[in-house]
Amino acid sequence: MNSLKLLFFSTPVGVIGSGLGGGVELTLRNISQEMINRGHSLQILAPIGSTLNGLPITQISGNLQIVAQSQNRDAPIIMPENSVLANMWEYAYQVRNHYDLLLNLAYDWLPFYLTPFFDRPIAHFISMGSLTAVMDSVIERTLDRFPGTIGVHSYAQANTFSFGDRCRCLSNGLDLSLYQFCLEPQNYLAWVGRIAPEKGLEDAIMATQQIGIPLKIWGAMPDHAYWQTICQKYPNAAFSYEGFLPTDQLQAALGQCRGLLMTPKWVEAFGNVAIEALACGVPVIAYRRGGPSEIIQQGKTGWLVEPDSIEGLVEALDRLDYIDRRTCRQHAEAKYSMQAMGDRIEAWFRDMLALGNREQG
Ligand code: HBI
Repeated sequence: MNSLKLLFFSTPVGVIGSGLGGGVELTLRNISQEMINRGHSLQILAPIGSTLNGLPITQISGNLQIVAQSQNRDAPIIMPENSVLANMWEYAYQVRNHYDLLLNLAYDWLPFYLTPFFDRPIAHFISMGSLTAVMDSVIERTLDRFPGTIGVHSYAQANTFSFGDRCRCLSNGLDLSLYQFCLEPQNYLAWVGRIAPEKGLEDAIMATQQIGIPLKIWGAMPDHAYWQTICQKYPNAAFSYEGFLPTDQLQAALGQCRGLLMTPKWVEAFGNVAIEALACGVPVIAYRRGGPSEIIQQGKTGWLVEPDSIEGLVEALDRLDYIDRRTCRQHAEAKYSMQAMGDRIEAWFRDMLALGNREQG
């Protein structure tokens, strides 16, 4: 594929490196690095203060967007004064002729609304399922006019939208060289994620308490009061908070675990943690809900369990040792490497450019 000049837009909810951007930071870093590895040239627009492993960032000033998942379904669009998102797109309009294709990673209204006004192909990689009516309609409007330009991480995520069948499923990818395979684990289990109600940590605590294996917990703790209620609710359970670690430390600790529990209460768009665990050889036990249910191969790389069933988690934990940890690593290498993800992204861009990606019909 001849080399492309690419302009990527980061999420406007946080400085890259703060963790506020959640999975988008990982996705942005991995896609950007892989496109550069393949000889394309790239610029990333991100809020001032963003850093990303030395990748080329143009820092844009302005005020952050509020997070979409805090909105209810009929919430109107909110734009702060001096919006960093608006500033990103004003800058992009000035430089658009230097680029062959633009990739938006923000889950916000403005990028979709502006797409018809740009005489440049714009790809949108959305990071969550359906959250608000106004976002659903602006995404659908974009799809109607520019078919093939909406990417998602999983079919489960796509199916939260009425137009899900018209989205392009790209899954995700990791730099697997950052993850060490561990064959002989210690006798404890892992739970990794933002410690918040929609992530279902309590189910994991109840299940591991029943089976008598200690649970180690890693992730951001945005709400200490919520953590306190959990500690008070399960005074006799063996669990410990191990902090919010950078990838190299997290993977070293995660690899030591017999298994990872994923107990989401919402439709997780993908579940990067699942492929991080597989990369370390760690089997995953997950509710059959959202992205993880498309990652785990039943009985080969982990177990999928009836959503919200503690008993189901306990039964799966009993069968954890049937899983060959080498199969977990092999599966990560086959489907979730930078190479595999890069192939999917390049094919998407190629198809968009072949379509000329202008007004259809
Ligand atoms: N909210 N408004 C808004 N915009 C985003 O780009 C955004 C968000 N909430 C969460 C988020 N991005 C990402 O952290 C997750 O999709 C991973």
